[in-house]
Amino acid sequence: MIKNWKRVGVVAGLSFTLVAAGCGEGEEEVEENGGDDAADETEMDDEDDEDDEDDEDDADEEDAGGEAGAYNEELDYTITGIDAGAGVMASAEQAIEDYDLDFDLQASSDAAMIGALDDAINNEEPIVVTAWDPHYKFAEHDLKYLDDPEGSFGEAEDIHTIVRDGLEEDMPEAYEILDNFHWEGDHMEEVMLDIYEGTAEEEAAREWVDNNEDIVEDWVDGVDEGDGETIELTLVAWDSEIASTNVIAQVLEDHGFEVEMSALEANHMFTSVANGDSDAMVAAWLPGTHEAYYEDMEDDFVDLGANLEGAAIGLAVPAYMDIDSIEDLQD
Ligand code: PBE
Repeated sequence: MIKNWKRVGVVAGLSFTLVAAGCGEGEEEVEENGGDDAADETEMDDEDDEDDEDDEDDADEEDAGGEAGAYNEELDYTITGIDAGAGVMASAEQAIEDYDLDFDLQASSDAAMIGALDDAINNEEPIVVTAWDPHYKFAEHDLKYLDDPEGSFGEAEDIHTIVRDGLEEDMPEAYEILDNFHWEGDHMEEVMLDIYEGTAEEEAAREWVDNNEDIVEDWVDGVDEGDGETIELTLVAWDSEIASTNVIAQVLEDHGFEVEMSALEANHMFTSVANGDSDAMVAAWLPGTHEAYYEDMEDDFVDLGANLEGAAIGLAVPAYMDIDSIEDLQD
């Protein structure tokens, strides 16, 4: 059905490699992720003996509490990040500056960050990750955002649907469905969790659409069928956007369109809608996360408004870590 997804997946994989390689050379504070951060942390954990290990685990629950920087050595002064172009990465760099932290932000990918988080949690080791919600990781793991009194990560925000100039004239039915698309964080998390648990992306989206006919009906009610035209959706391969894009793709396919999806880096996702290479995206986090991309190109595309309200970004840690604020990462 959505035939280009697999091919595009390979392209996305390649582009992440390029991002990582590019970072090693060019970017200031973003480091290439070797994917072995969890291993490093295990070593650090073994070395760090200033906390007594009288508890059932080595999570330093009692000892670290209140002491600024108590986890920093064990964390190897590293925040585990995702792809360098993500807005949450720019905000994390901002936080390092705002709180004067001696931390490096390690760039990788959403999938690699989740792998490191899973490993750390399995071993009850400390870890700090760039986080956002909606995301199943808050349901799956006992995680908490660190307080952000400086506001480096902004306020709660919305996820917008953005389409290319001219789509309304060229494909009015698809435009209308995209304009009507609106759901809740819990819905997105259901699809994300299903994918995390092993269901194929397209299938997880299909199931959600089939199980939520009443919601989907609001998006397509009174809209004429398309006549088999191809609509090109673009996204970044973040878990949240894989879920949303696959769901709207299923709905568009049900309504007489062929859908192609291209996973790109964040800046290219915006550019491709702005220059008309792609028809639409449902992945613009505003006003904060994608502010830089949006402001740069807002005259060159059409913002259809929020498809989801109340999203957020920040730094998160496992609940067993006894810190509550980004300030607790100061030395
Ligand atoms: N995210 C998910 C993206 C937006 C969607 C929070 C990782 C970002 O930071 O750009």
